Amino acid sequence: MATTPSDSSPTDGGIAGIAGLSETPRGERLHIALLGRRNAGKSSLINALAHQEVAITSSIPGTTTDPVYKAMEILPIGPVVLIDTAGLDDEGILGEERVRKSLSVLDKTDIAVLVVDALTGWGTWEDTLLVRLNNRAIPTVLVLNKSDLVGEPAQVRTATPGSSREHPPWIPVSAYQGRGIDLLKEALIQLGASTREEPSLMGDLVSTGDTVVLVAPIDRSAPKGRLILPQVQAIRDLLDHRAQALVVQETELASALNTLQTAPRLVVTDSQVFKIVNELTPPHISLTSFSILFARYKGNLSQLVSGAKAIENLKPGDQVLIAEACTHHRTDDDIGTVKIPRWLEQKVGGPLSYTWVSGGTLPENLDSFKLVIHCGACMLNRRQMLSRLERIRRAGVPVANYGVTIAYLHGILERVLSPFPQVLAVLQSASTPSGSPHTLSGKPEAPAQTQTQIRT
Ligand SMILES: Nc1nc2c(ncn2[C@@H]2O[C@H](COP(=O)(O)OP(=O)(O)OP(=O)(O)O)[C@@H](O)[C@H]2O)c(=O)[nH]1
Ligand code: SF4
Ligand SMILES: [Mg+2]
Repeated sequence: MATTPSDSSPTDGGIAGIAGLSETPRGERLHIALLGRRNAGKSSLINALAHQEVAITSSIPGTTTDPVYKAMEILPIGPVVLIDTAGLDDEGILGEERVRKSLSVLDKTDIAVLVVDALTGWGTWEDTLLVRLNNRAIPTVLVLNKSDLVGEPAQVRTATPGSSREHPPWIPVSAYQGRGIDLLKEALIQLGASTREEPSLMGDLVSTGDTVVLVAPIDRSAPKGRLILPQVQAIRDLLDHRAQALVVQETELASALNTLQTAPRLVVTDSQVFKIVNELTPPHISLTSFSILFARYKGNLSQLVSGAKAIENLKPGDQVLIAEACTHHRTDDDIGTVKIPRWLEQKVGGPLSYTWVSGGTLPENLDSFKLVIHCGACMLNRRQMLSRLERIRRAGVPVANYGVTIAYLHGILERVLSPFPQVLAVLQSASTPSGSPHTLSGKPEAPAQTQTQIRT
């Protein structure tokens, strides 16, 4: 088969090297959404948390119409994305559309701040929203805003007529006076720490003192003067776990392996040079790729591997959805529209019918596809990718991602899964299920763009 793919282009294996390396990538930031009724003070609270006028506020209900994303550093929480939303009690055709957009934010929300207006109190809106958040296992902080307008928070109506129960404990704040904001931050820090207990890139694969060899080819596609994001993240992850990172080009791999007195715990390579790295790495040393590490980190690797196996059942004419999570510049040899379709059709032996979507939403008719191939989701946080995978699983459709699909189509999946025996077993099992359920642990969004085409 043709050359093996690279981990270094934005969509190939889906781990972009495009973000400024001095900034925490969006997908790594804690996503905090402020939700509540119109005029509750959500935008004012964002400004109070940020100590800046980042959101427009006004006494006119419905000021915020679309979700607004603001990446910032909130000390001591760290890098976050604050998401301002439209009021969930909005009405009319436009209002319903705004509510729908606000609720779609839940797919990527790590922590929710449910903002209650002290003047209106706790009601059925809040009841319904809290149940929704609980059902999605989204840790939630309840905030009673405008507490400067009521004497004692305890005097606030705890249940408006029709509300089913008392409200849970809330934090009284005044965005207006800046009161209670530190308490709110403390609650966010605590919840942030617990939601961050998600898999690290290699934390479970290495022990203190282990050496991991990272193979990073420096070819014409490598950006000048710097490493790409996945390489930087891998080095940082190893340092976090007190392991040693030995970074080499493929041309230096053999001498690096010879120099080491004990075998490295793992070799991680860019898929582009997999063939040569596979030959140079003795079978007793575990070998994987950056794409696979990130597929595991962002999603449910077993589900994705199971989805890749479903390629075996594809027949010419079958419908395949290629889902990219953001719009990006396409090159002539684009991975999602050119390379993967070409490799798939070589494998299947005829043309397939493709639908491409890009942006924040997946199409409604997921069950009409034989296979979904998702991008590497570098711009998504883990929660958002898992939400998307879960939707596809519920539709009963197999799903793979770029990295896993490419590895499968190039015959390297088995070796790159060697560090993950349980996932390898999925690949080696006879059946091709559409994936197992999983637990959710964890710039303005472009609207979905859909394009269907039968390749001839
Ligand atoms: N007294 C007082 N007024 C507040 C406080 N927080 C917000 N307000 C006022 O409440 C009104 C609504 O505030 P916003 O922050 O725009 O509320 P919102 O929830 O973003 O409103 P929508 O975008 O319309 O859903 C504005 O007039 C604010 O000045 C507060 O803590 N105390
Ligand atoms: S989110 Fe997906 S489409 Fe966007 S750059 Fe990353 S891998 Fe490519
Ligand atoms: Mg607002």
